[in-house]
Amino acid sequence: MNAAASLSERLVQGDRAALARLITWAENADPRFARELAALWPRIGRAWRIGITGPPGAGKSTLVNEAARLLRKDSKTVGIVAVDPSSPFTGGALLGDRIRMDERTLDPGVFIRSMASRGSHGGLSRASASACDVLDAFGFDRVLLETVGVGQAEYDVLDAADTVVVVLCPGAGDSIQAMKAGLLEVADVLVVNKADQPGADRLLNDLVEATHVRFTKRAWKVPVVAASAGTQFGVDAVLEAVEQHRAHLEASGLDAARRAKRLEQVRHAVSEALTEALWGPGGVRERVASELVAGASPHAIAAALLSELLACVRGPGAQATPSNASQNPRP
Ligand SMILES: Nc1nc2c(ncn2[C@@H]2O[C@H](COP(=O)(O)OP(=O)(O)OP(=O)(O)O)[C@@H](O)[C@H]2O)c(=O)[nH]1
Ligand SMILES: [Mg+2]
Repeated sequence: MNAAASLSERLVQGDRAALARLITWAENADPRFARELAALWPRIGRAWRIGITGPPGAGKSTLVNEAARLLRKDSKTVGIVAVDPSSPFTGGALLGDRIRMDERTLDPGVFIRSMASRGSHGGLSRASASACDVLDAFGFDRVLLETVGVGQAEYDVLDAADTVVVVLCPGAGDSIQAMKAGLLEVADVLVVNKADQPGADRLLNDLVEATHVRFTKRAWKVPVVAASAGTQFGVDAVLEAVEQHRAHLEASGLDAARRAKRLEQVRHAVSEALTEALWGPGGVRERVASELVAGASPHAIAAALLSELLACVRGPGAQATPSNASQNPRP
């Protein structure tokens, strides 16, 4: 392999070391990553990206492992990104994931990467989405992205997936919890894992009912699939449901659906960077503080600040009309 070649050039040649290195660059927010990703961009979009999310311990890694085995039997190559939650619930999941998925790692048709969250939500979302892009560009047929679905930050990660599989299991953290966390809203496929355990039937029925009640207007009817990844039961049906969702999206406009997700990615990235630039060092914090000292109202300060910002986007003279910044001005 040509040592002088760029990482993206080496990746295109099938160099797995380059693949691993590029994901590390994404993880470390290395400034060189953007250029490499831009070079790879024309190659991105061929893989089917499957996001697997759900509460801690629901069996996501076990399902991913079994899904990867079945996909390999079907001669599909598989790239896997597992986001380690570093959660207080499960601790040490990184090592656990590695061990459980280990039998896959000797197969050149599989690439597994664990990423640690280290508490940086937005950064991790972007890095794991970028890892999916890199695996896609490398040429994997399927990219599986495992994340723990517990909060808003994970939704960014889901913007990177074509099909979102939400894995639940009976017992603690079951359907009510899932509804609270908004997990049902993001699901394209719902899985009741640990179907071998008591309470699985009830959870399944609850979810079928919940999806009927909530999603009457949606074109895609979210299937609820029973599985027991631990005993290799039902994972074929999960993959079948994913394929049906894929067929549905392809028939109803995949490009538009993917563009909508990319738009959300841009929106999240810009919001985050803007918040940081405004309120971090060199931002407006001190100016706002001194205006408050001078007696200005928070509403007036916010309205003035927004007008200034929006003038850059819409041109001078644009009015700031946020719902709560310009209303009820106080003296
Ligand atoms: N009874 C039963 N146990 C299962 C099944 N699938 C997974 N498990 C067990 O559930 C535990 C958690 O499985 P994981 O696959 O690590 O779950 P996870 O959702 O990836 O967990 P985190 O990544 O830590 O959030 C392990 O002890 C598995 O062996 C199943 O179908 N039935
Ligand atoms: Mg896991």
